Amino acid sequence: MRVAIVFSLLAAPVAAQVPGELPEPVSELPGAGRPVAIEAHQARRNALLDRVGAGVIVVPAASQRDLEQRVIQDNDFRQDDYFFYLTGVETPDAWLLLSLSGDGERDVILYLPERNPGREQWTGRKLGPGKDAVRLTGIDDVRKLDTEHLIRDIEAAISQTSGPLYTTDPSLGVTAGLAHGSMRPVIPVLDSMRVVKDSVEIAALRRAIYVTTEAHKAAMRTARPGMYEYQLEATIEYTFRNLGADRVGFPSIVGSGPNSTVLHYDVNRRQMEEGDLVVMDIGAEYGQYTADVTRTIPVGGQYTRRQSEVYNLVLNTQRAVLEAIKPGTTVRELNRVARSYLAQNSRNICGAQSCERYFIHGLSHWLGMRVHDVGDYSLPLEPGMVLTIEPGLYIPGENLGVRIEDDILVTETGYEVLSIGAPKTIEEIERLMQTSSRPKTGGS
Ligand SMILES: [Mn+2]
Repeated sequence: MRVAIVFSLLAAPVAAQVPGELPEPVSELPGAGRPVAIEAHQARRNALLDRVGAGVIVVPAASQRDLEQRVIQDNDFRQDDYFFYLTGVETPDAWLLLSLSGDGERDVILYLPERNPGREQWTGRKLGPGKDAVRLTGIDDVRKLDTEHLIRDIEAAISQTSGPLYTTDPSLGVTAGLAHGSMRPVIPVLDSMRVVKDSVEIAALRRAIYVTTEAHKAAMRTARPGMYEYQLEATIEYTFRNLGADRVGFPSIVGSGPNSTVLHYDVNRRQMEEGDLVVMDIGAEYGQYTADVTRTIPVGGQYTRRQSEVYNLVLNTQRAVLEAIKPGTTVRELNRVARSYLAQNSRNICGAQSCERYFIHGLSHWLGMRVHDVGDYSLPLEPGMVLTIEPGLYIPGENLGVRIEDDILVTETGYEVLSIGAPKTIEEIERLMQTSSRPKTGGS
């Protein structure tokens, strides 16, 4: 049972290609998670204050959930994304108070619940108020959480800055007993910041994506007719945890044969047969950031002619879209490129009409702390944005679904495919599947 995730992020940004060995950044605090990237979080807090101007911002952490009563099959504490974005701290039930006065004075206060040794015997060591917390979070003012004091501090900050009260928690008034008329949402501002990733976020994404591409390779080496989808899922999620991922970013989709045409199939119970394609849409989460990478492989190790022609049409559609990625373009424009490519290049693959009618979902979404990350889709692309590019064709009458999804970082000059490590062409996938130690197809 995993209960004591206290506090995290990664240390130094990792290199462009993460090596096969992924040592955990070491935290000085026993029982704690990963060290906080102090400067990056300071920069985010300052940028947020710059954006909203004079006023007070209050951001609560997530609460420990009641495992016995409510979420008995899911024991994982996961920090609130906004709180984590601004602090890197994984402590439950903490609060962050930021304020900026008219004369430019900034205050940052972190409230942490006092440690409770009796409880820690059950749920592990937590980061409590004190000198360690100051040093490890880079926040000079760390106070013991006490609801009355917190409310008093918020009221004092409001009168000091004479600015509005911004919060990520619409129920703050009720939670904290605040009688403040001018509460304003700060989530739209935070979302517009989160859509452009800084170097620490990109490092976390690279690591999550690296682990995910390794899981795809492991699945390609293992897949064979007779296996159940859940066994492939097990190989994938074993690889996630074995390489240090915290959890899945979303339920793993392993859909074979008829299930390959079901977009969010995650039951994963079917026995796979020779001749099936299997769509694997998976993402490891690391340091609160998730990958989202899809590959579609032939269970028996070789695509049929028919599967190959559909597969290559999807692959070439993705290539056409990638070529169009550069700062200034939009997701809407990329969708147009995908659809017009399909309209012009389907030949007779889908009969008299174009294959475009089998492309039944959007091409792209932002990627970050959420698999479908926050952010406005009308924004022009700029360096630091991370998005998926995932064309797919689903032909239920033939039990034939193909989706190819990569995670893309927008750069100054164009783009970088962060998920380059997962084999993608028919040749690459068949080579890996056929040279691996998997038993011969049809033998089981
Ligand atoms: Mn996706």
